[in-house]
Amino acid sequence: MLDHPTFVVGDVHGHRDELAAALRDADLVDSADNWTGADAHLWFLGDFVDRGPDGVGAIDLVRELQRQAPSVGGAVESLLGNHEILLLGMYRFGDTPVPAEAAGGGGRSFARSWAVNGGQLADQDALTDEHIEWLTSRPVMELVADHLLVHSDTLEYLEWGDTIEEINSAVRRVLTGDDLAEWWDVWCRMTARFAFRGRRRGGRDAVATRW
Ligand SMILES: [Mn+2]
Repeated sequence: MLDHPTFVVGDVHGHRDELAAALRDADLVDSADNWTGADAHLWFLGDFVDRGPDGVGAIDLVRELQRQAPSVGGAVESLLGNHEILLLGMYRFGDTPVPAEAAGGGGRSFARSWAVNGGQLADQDALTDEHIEWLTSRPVMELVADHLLVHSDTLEYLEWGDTIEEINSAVRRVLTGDDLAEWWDVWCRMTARFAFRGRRRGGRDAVATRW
């Protein structure tokens, strides 16, 4: 049994104000968006950005709550989603072509994938070194109260290691480096999905997509 309530929030995708409203409904923040969750633990599964208008605003809200919560025994933590890889990859590499061998063909770039997956120029403009440092030090997987938290329903995480610690440090190593092919591989692996969906009638039971 947990001795504190745990909340887990998925893909916010730029909807900063809707996130704040949902946290208010759960009594985790007040009308000024300050932490009122006492000793609750609040986890995010990544994908703060893209599609909606204010992804970096959502990140700023989460970082502020992360700063406030520990003083009353609470905690706010986050995983990385595939759209954070896209945000950072676009920022770092722009339209630099991904080596054809790594991309499974020519014509791929973070700029192109970012654009077709709802990338927002306002988020690129708002991104600071502090955001980049915070994002690149987030894990991609954590065990919380016997639940394995991941962003993507894929087994591709296992390509990075056999333990949560190995997997997180392998991804962090890539994200603190400048190897475009390795970055592209992180984006592809985290964009694979449906590994846990189960077999649908007439469907495939797992899909790994190269973007
Ligand atoms: Mn996602």
